[in-house]
Amino acid sequence: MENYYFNKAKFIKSIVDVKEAPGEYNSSVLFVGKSNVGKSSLINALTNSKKLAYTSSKPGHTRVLNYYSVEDYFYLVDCPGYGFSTKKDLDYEFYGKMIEDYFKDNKSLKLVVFLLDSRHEPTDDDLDFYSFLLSYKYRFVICMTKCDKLNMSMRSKIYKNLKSKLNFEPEKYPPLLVSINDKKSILKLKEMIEGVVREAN
Ligand SMILES: Nc1nc2c(ncn2[C@@H]2O[C@H](COP(=O)(O)OP(=O)(O)OP(=O)(O)O)[C@@H](O)[C@H]2O)c(=O)[nH]1
Ligand SMILES: [Mg+2]
Repeated sequence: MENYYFNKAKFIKSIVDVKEAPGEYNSSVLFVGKSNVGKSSLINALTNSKKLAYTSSKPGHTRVLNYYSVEDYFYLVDCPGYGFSTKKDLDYEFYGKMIEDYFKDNKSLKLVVFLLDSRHEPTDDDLDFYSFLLSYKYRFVICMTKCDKLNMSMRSKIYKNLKSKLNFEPEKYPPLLVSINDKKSILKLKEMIEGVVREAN
């Protein structure tokens, strides 16, 4: 099963306007979350590649929407991170409008993978994005990233933080705890994405 699905992945294009989105396949899965949370790394882990999506230890690296095709079947979309610029209006100019347009009546968008750093309480920016996400009806899954860096006490706070900061119900909708170094967790996310995409097609 491992290495079976998601192997044939390639970069298609970068866009800033959703009107330029490729339309060959009718399903897209969007990766979104604050800057440096691990979106591009997760796309690489899912597709078993080291450098399909460009990653960086410096936040604010991805500035456009990058489309990758998987198995000639659907798209993974890497999104710029929010919360990097200290000037909110600059942030909005760069990404806010682009993301809002992307979410408006997007027929291709089948799943939003919402990434949160497992080591920290969700930030105000995470909360803003979560409220924005809830105002739409897209299916989404919360992925807690960098779980290899957790100790027991941090791990035990994940659900509590999701409840207190986002008012999210983790018992009802269990988040995925992922690490790019933990193949099992990557496989779980693959299976989830695969299920949603198959259902949609
Ligand atoms: N330990 C650990 N580090 C990770 C993991 N995922 C990502 N990282 C590291 O986190 C940093 C940021 O990763 P990116 O994938 O570039 O983050 P991003 O969300 O795409 O960032 P932007 O493009 O700036 O929004 C890199 O140094 C990665 O190596 C993980 O599961 N575990
Ligand atoms: Mg990135």
